[in-house]
Amino acid sequence: MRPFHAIASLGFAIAAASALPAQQPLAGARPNLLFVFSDDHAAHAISAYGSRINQTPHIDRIADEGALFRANFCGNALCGPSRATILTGLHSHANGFCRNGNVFDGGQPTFPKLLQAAGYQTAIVGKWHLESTPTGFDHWVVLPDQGQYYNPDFLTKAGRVRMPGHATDVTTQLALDWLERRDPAKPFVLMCQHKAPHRNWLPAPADLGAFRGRDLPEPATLFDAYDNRLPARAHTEMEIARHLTLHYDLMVPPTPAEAPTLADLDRAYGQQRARMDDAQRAAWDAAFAAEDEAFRRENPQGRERVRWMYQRYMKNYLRCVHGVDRSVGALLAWLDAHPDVKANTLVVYSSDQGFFLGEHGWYDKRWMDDECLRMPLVMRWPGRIAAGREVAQLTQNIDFAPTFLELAGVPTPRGVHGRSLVPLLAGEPPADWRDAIYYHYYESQATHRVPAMYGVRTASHKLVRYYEPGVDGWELFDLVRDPDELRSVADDPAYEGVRRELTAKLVALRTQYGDDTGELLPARFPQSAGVTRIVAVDGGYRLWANAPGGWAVRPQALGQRFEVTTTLRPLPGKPQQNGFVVLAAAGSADGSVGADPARWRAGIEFGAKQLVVLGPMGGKARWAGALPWDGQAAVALRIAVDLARRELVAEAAGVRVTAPLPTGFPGFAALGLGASNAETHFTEIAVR
Ligand code: SGN
Ligand code: CA
Repeated sequence: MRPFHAIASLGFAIAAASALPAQQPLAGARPNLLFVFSDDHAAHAISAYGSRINQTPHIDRIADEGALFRANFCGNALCGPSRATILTGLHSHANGFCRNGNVFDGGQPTFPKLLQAAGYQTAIVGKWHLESTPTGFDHWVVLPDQGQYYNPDFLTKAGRVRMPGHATDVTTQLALDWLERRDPAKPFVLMCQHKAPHRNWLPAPADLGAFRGRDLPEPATLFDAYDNRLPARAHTEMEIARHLTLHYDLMVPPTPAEAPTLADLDRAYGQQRARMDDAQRAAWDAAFAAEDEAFRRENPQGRERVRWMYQRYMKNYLRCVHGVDRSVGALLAWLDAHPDVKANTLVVYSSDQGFFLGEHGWYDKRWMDDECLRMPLVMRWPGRIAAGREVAQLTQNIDFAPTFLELAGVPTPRGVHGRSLVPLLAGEPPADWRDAIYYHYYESQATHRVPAMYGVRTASHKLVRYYEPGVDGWELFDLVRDPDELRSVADDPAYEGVRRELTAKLVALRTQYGDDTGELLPARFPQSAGVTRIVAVDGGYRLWANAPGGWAVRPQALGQRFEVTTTLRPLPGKPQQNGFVVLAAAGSADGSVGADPARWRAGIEFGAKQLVVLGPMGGKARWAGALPWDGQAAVALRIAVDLARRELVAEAAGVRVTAPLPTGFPGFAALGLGASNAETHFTEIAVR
């Protein structure tokens, strides 16, 4: 813990600040930027933030010698989206990267690109996770996708290279090597981005000894029953008890009897081990053998088993954090050895979002709960940022880019959502600083099954709207009385005024940031997945599916023979368009369309100029015909189904594709629109 926390009274803070020599100006000073970033590192696993479970002396040192942001949050608690926001200063809907698996548009302005143009040397090493090739970096060596912990492959300008060692150590070394070889005449941006402590938590051999022989305290809500909140919380698939896997997540070796029967993620246990070399595997086995044996012998059940799993999960997570903290120590030591560089370098430590460390019985993130909404943020710049400064204002990852740009004296592009933190670093918070932050999470019906939501958080309250059909609802939390967010007061009459006030703030923020995503026209399309916006325009719909195979449908009686028609219109400036009429097969369990109905899609891939029919399960059955079409004009699409002939025929621009329906096909019971990672305009579907 930092010594100031217990006595952080305003008077003390002012006294401490006034004892310092006059600070030099920050804006336009063109410091170097050493941006150390990790993945899923919750602030409550950092001792500077008062962690109850671990010590992070090197990260704490940044805070002690500089500033600590008490109320810093992400705008979308997921890896890719947070990174895209940091680069652009824009919330997800505006930078186009709403969920993992989207492809970052590297053509848009980013802070590294703007600093590069202003004479900085720019480099990124480690996790990237934005799919497209990094732009704006003179030097990049990045992990493909999530990357591997042991002996990871890296993508470089010269191709894919496997590097021996643990990802955290290798990434640190890549950063140190670049610091040594950079051009000392130019200021630099170095983004050192760790994979750790991301799932599945595989610490480096050097950190395996930490937390041995003692139990970590459990969070008060390890056994949460999810009462008094959105019912969908109980269906989230991130419970330690039910979803954390013994072999893949906790690396307990399967017994010979278990080995051939491993399911799902657990099958990757062997692949994880196979990546280790003999010495690494031996270190791993030596560290865990006794503990694993005791677990097998005692074979705890029920709550005792959850407690055991919590300990193993948390210790491995914290061992990964230990490695990240060691990395910070190595980078700070390099700066200590290069005092001229140190004096002119802003060191930042942060992580893409927080994480549930057993709270509510969970791991992972995505919800707007503080555990994962909060991002740690500490910054040091000797002589420029007063040591021990605490920033209490509400700040967000949209603010990072404008801050770095202002420090470099580069104007922030118009329309950027964030605001420079420079005045807060200088201890001069503007009177009109924001009183609420905005959040929007999109990756629903994907891994962990967290519904899409948007919301607002002030210093004292949080209002969240879940907008998907079937999950439609609100939560309101009083963060002062209920800091663990265990009881939504959305429908409590005592909070009517608060709810009204926060709703107004939410509407105002959505207007301010121009976010009209999260509107799905549920009255017309009562079921949808992977769709982030449907707008009724020009007698039809503009549909933005930001997932592969996103769809929105309504139940509809469709007979033995029918024909549907619509016209698809390419939208200007949207190169990746496509659009489909979606037909869902009858007979899903409750007569409605389930989460994964047997869907047939017939439509157009604009870029490829193809007429496509996709059977259930997407690519497993696929027919395509090349369209003679300029790719610009609107195209009429006709789909005719004849159940007696077991035939689905799609037709557009004079091209016809016929797809056989399987024997015993039950017919179609729902109809709607779809797209894959694209936004497209459709006219109203006509059925005959
Ligand atoms: C993987 C993880 C998930 C995690 C996502 C997103 N599963 O899919 O648990 O939520 O990444 O994480 S794993 O089995 O592959 O570890 S993110 O930080 O990249 O957004
Ligand atoms: Ca992450």
